Amino acid sequence: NKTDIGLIGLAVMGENLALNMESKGWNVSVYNRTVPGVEEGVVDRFMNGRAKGKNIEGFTDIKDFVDSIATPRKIMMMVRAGSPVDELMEQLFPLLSPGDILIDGGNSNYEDTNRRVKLAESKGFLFVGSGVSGGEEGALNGASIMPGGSEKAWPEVKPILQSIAAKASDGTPCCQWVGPAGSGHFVKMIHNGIEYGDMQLIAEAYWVMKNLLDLNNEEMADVFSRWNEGKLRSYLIEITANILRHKDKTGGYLIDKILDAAGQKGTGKWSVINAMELGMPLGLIATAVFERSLSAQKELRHQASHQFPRQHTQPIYNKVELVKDIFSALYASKLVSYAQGFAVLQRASDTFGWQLDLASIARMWRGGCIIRSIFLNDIAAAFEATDKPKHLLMAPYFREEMKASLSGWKSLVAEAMKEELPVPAFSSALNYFYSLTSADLPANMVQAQRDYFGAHTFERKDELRGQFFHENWTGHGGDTKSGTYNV
Ligand code: NBP
Repeated sequence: NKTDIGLIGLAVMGENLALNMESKGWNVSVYNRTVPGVEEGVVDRFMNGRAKGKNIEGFTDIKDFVDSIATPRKIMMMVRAGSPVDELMEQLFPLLSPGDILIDGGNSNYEDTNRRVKLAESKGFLFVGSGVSGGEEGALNGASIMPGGSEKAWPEVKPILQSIAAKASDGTPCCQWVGPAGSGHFVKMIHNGIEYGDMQLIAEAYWVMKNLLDLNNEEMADVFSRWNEGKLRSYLIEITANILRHKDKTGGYLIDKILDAAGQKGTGKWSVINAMELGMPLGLIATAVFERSLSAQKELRHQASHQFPRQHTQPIYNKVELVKDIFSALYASKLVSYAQGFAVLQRASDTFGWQLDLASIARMWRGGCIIRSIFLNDIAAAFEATDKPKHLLMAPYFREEMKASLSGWKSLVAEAMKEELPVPAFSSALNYFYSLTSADLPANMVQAQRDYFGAHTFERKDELRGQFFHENWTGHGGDTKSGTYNV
């Protein structure tokens, strides 16, 4: 009897996904390379441990593993992103039959997935590059799964992937076909970028409450718990309240003992690099990435803080009013972040011909993943409207939300700036909002400067768009234009 699916890579994600699949009634073959020097192999440990008595077959020989799976085979790889995926594919190709399906569930770079889809298809196989979000818990109990690549594979893998996906509150699985090539991994990358943004925004809200209002951890936890009952209801707000209340073995609040030097694994950075490549603003996520980098320079900040002591005026705030303003700043900045992220997805879709369905993506993120929130329902609704908004912030619902938030948001940013308290993501979002909603910007000066020193040409307000002019600014510059290159 052949199994329904094979899974390669028994680290934290692979083990839990295999158990999740088995619990939904699928028979699963698992394989992990054997690492020399490890007494009990990874496969044996899993088979004798968490997989004991389950409909899971373990293999240490990759050919036996492949042979054990029913055709067309579905083989999911949950290994470290990068060269391990390529190495595995090379090992698998000679063992597969035409029409077999490889699924890469790791955090691969979408350009690698573009390449791998082509490579696999050129050999008669199908390839699915799928983002999987939700960490260990999601892998076991329901993740948000974002598959893209060879579309012919979708009907084959859909029942299995949807069965192990989280279900949104309306019961729909958080797993839908995203689009061709590396689109699934691109969408997962932007998901992770948005996650960076959300975390930075929550951290700033915490910091303002702590520093301007002097709230203690329990009081802040109460505020976050209250927010979790309303429009900001989300996994990250929920865990923030839990974190603030958490005490370690000594009885002290753990949050106060954690070093303020943030790590990062690269998906936030990738989001920003790719947004830049596409010529799209993604300032909020960029700010979140840069703030992690600056936080990691702890020693430098420590020294600088002595050279530039803070000038606090210690104003007395109305606590209720300031907490409302922090809410407005957090909510509006979050809207900006999602608007920027979805605009990047739309641009990628147009550029690469992916035909992404933004409403479907918003719905897929409602459950299982780290950024899950009720507010994604509103985003899906905005993109589903027959009169599609040109920009998320211009959708009627969000337009009103922004208008209602602006007063509290700007007064909070102004207050924090006066008190020399950093709120880089709140203010980045506010500046983006002001620029976005300005019919005129000072880019005429930038264009004039570019043309002055480099003959880069400019368009004129009094001429049709698309005509480029060069001015001989100094009288001795000549009329030769620079070759046009626009990013
Ligand atoms: P890791 O990212 O730590 O990968 C470890 C697995 O890769 C092990 O099974 C390891 O085998 C295998 N592997 C390596 Br390393 N090189 C290999 C090679 N050349 N050939 C075959 N197998 C190889 O595990 P993870 O944290 O479970 O993540 C798996 C994937 O899922 C990654 O792409 C990750 O980015 C992504 N992801 C992780 C999370 C999370 O919360 N951890 C969430 C979402 C997505 P070995 O046992 O022999 O070393």
